[in-house]
Amino acid sequence: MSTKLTELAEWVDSVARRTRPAKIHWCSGSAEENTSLVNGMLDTGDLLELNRDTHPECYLHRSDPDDVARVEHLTFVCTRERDDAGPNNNWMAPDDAHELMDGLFEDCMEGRTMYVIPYCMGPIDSPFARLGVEITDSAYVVANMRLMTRMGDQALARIEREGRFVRGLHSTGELDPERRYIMHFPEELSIQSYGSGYGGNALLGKKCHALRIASHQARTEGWLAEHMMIVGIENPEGETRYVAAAFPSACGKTNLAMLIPPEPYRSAGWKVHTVGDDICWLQPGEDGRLYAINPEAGFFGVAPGTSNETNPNALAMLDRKTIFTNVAVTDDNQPWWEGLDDRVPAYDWKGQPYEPANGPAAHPNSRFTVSIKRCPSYTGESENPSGVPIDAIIFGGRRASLAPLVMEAEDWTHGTFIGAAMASETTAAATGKVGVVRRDPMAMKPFCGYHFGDYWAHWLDVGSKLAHPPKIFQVNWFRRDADGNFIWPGFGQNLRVLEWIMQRCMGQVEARDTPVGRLPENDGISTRGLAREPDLDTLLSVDGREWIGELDEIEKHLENFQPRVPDALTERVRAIRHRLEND
Ligand code: OXD
Ligand code: MN
Repeated sequence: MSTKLTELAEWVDSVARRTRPAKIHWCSGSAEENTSLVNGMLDTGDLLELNRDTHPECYLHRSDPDDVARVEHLTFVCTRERDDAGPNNNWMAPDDAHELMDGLFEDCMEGRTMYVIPYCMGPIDSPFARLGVEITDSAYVVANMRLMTRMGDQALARIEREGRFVRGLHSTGELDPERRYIMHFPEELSIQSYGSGYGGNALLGKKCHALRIASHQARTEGWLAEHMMIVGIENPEGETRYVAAAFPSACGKTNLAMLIPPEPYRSAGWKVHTVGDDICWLQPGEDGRLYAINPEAGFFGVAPGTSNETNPNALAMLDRKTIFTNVAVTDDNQPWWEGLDDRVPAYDWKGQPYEPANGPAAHPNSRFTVSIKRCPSYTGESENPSGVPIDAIIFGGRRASLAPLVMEAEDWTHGTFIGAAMASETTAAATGKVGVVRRDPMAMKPFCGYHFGDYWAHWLDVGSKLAHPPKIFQVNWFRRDADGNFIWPGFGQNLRVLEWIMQRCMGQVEARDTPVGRLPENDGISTRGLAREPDLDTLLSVDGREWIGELDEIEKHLENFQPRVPDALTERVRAIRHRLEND
């Protein structure tokens, strides 16, 4: 197979001339193709079959131990002008980056198969979807892209019709961390990734295309590409409202996307519909509302911590047709990770007999790749070519103090400010040092393909064109009491906060104005059916002195992005400070 699109055929030819593969395979996306790839990987040991009875069609991939995560220090945005990449990105001049990458790709596929993967990000018939072709020498990448994107013949047909596609070139190379680069050329709509087989570096449709390149495309075309999950909340009256939410890692984005309503909500008829767990493309609709699609077709989720308590929906989808990467296994060859249950694993993620002294059995960033359709709370709305209308955008973070459980922005500009100032405390697991506040604007720090100042200006611009913009909220599930205990029960109980958000969107409840935003009245968050009354006075309090300190920090943070920070944001800091000082 090949293509009738000359531009694509010529690009594939030129890559083959440089990389010199033994074979070229155009991916159709068929089940037969997948079976043959999987069988090939079982032969080479790239995949190991898991317990066929408990986990049919589930496989384990053990990566190189030095290749287990995204590599932000080796990830570059190569714009013509350095300033356009912004202080939020590593930058290299496009000519220098091309020279470096051309050298690495030279003959790198000798003796290997080169796979050509046409893919579509978003429902195949959606005007909001965007197309790409990834060339890779990794069968593991092909199998993952098949779960994560709409990949194969249908995508190729659309690429041939439309002619425009993002070019992604990937080789695992020698997996040498010294010869590893993830390069983005937003102005050329292209990506080049060398030396890593890890998801975020190698599945180019995900972070590289759907966030870094797409954020640039979105800016030039008038929409937003965001690091957000999308979920529909249905109340007992049968009305569904859709919410998009951005959280930095380790704040429970996937859990929130698949939340199971707790009692008494479940019996009352509340339902949660999962549209996506990681990426959201937002397009202004003709009716002045904002519409969201999930560009992905699957989940590439973190396994550790996923359990029947934290995320029963996730667990239910992981016992079939799942690729696991770097998890541990039990003695009867079932996948296992820390937090799953109290069984003791037999082998760790490196394949060594499990020895607690060697550290966690599953790598802390071990992953599952699975089709979204396997999720019990999956909704067919994920395939809606027009997207789902968004009523609320939520920005969240992990803050032991300061940030209230929930707060509503006064307007779109205030909401953009809240997103730009977003911060989260690091966890012990991640850094060894608890409570360090890191700014992660809109949870996009590693993913925005251009200067944050321009990105915030673009947010304001999109908002100014919406006759009916979504309301914007900030949430914080992680407030602690004087003894260090979480005050809010979290997980499924977060639906209580979503209920308030939904009621605000429907104009059903009042909020009280504070200098920093609108908060629920103390009886605004329902506690019916909770075993223990949480201290809502603390959860919904605003400490003026602490907030003035926060504003000092936010001003310093914004200063890093001058002179491109929109005046509307710096003016909003001044206005909030004035209100706090005069409160
Ligand atoms: C992810 C991430 O893998 O944000 O989704 O790192
Ligand atoms: Mn993510």
